[in-house]
Amino acid sequence: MSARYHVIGNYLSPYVRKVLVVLETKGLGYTIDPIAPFVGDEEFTRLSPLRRIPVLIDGERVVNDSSVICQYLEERHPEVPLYPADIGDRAQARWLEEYADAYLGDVVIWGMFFQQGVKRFLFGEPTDEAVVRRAREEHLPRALDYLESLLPAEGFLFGAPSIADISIGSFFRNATYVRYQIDAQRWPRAAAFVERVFALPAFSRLATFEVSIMRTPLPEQRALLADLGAPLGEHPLRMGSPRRSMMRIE
Ligand SMILES: N[C@@H](CCC(=O)N[C@@H](CS)C(=O)NCC(=O)O)C(=O)O
Repeated sequence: MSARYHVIGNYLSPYVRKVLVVLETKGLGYTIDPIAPFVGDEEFTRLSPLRRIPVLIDGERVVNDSSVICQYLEERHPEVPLYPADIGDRAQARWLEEYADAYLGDVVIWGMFFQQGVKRFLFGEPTDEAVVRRAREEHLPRALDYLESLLPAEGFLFGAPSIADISIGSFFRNATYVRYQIDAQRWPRAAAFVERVFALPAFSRLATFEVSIMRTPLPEQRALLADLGAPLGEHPLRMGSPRRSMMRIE
């Protein structure tokens, strides 16, 4: 597989995972610079004006935002379609992608994964337990009630796996990393659905890298990933000192 594409982004980001799953499912060659966005240097700011991952580099072209990137890859490589053919279904798939990126992103990433991991390990700040509790006990159940009402009992949302399945599954993967298990009694469809998504070949391949770096300090992650055969690019961005997200203005 020759590497046309280069991805800047860490394996533990659900937004990066979306892009990697799309690349892998379409059989496209890529290299990766698995940086954490909070420690990106000035070159990272130049490539990603909001200092967010993922970034896709395609020759001279820089593409930001996971949804824009996935759409870009779909339009360039429509052979293995990851968006439904029907226009109405396609709109619904994009809505579910947006629902996952926006709401599950806020709840699972900022309310749980950041609070329970990144905040302590990278910024040395305590977890806000009230935020975590609200995320786990109010917001995630609300999201699961909604998803349970529309997820299929078998298979995927629109027949073959699509961007909607990938997006929803990607955020629930991060939820498992902060020990959140969907209650299969209360949300049987959602619980079974995410397991089906996790079993997709691209999801399982990437999980090896994700699990390996989970408890590894940032400066050691690259060597570990190299040992595991991750497709690392040759010129990694330099790490700066941790900076808070420029998107959280509170
Ligand atoms: N809408 C963006 C969101 C990307 C995003 O929030 N990525 C997180 C990593 S999980 C990030 O880079 N956060 C760093 C920050 O907000 O400073 C996308 O879909 O790519």
